[in-house]
Amino acid sequence: MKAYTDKTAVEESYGRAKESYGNFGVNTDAVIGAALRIPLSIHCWQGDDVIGFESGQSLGGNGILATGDYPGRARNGDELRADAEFAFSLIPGKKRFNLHSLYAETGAQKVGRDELGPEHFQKWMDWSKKKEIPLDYNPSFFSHPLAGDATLSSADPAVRKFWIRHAISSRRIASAFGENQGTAAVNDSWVPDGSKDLPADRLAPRERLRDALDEALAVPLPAGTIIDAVESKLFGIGSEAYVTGSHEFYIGYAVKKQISLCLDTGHFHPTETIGDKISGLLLFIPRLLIHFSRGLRWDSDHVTIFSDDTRDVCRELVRTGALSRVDIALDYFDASINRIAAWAIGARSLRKALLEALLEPHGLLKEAENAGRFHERLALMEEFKTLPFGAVWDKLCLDDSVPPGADWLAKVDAYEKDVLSRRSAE
Ligand code: RNT
Ligand code: ZN
Repeated sequence: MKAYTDKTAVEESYGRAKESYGNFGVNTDAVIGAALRIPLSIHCWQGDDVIGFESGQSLGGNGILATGDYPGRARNGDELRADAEFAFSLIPGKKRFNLHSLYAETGAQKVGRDELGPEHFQKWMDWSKKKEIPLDYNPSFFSHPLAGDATLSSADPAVRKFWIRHAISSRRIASAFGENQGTAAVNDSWVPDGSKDLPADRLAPRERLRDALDEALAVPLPAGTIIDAVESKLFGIGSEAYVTGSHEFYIGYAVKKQISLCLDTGHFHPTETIGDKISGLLLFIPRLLIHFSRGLRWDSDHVTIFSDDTRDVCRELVRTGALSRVDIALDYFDASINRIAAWAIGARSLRKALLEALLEPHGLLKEAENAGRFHERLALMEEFKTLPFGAVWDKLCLDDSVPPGADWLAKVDAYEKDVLSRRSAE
């Protein structure tokens, strides 16, 4: 493929784009800076199909299933870090890295999930400091022999207690990340608990889940080191009839505890989008976490793209002035395509959508709205869609020393040839 861009061409197109946006009062230079500063938390689990380092194979479980067998997945911490670093070189802007407890490095020792501590993430923390990539965290309530039936909502006290200990250990680890990096780490809890078929009792598991979360959250941790979040889901494979941690359950819970609520774009009804939920929720809870994913029929975890859904959420974050109260993360896993390209596609598309939203002259839209000139509001929304946004995106990439246009694909090919293909041959 011919290299898509040369620097002079990008600068020339940008010069013209800057003028077009300038006509609407938008300073594109300032917007590029702002778009680059928004941290995106990139999920480690796209790098190895949510397998982690405990057993080397996917156990899966309700609602968490990666399909495909593209060669070259990362098999240990060093490979995953190397792949992530390479992916970072293709993704413009500020980045964080999002770990799961499955990615603990315990050496030859087997350590139960309820016994994990920050020391098992020392390599990650050292790497994070060195690369200046802050970490986020997730307890792993799946792919485990004790996660077969239910976890935090289990009717079996021994099972429930095990997962409560895991929840507490996870909060401690996230808080240690926060100390280490000087910015709070998001600790997001998603539990797969639910029922394949019609439950007779929908209440008791929810009472148990509430009480278990209460116990885990009661452990005090240093202020400013951790942001606790809870994540709902509509259904998963194997939990079609009932999910204990539903959206309503967690809205209520987050409001009561004044913690962060995670909205995963793939966790709602197929035609339900989350843009409109943001302003309503932020009136009553301190923060939101957004998992950008892409629901496709019954799967909630296809690679994020520059879709109307993604763009709509980003526009809403900007128009509402919510960016400072929202943590933005990616969450999908596709094992059927090059995993590094999957990282780059999702993260570039999301940053693109944020840039587009920041470039919107929304002050003009609000003016039209406040004056009751609704034809003008709609007309401007339509006109803004065809402003020369691509030229600003290319310039943003150049400014951050990342390949503009499709030029990054050649680098992925080279990495596949030099690194990934060797792995599969071993
Ligand atoms: C699952 C949730 C959850 C997971 C990750 C691996 O449906 O979206 O966020 O994808 O924790
Ligand atoms: Zn999610």
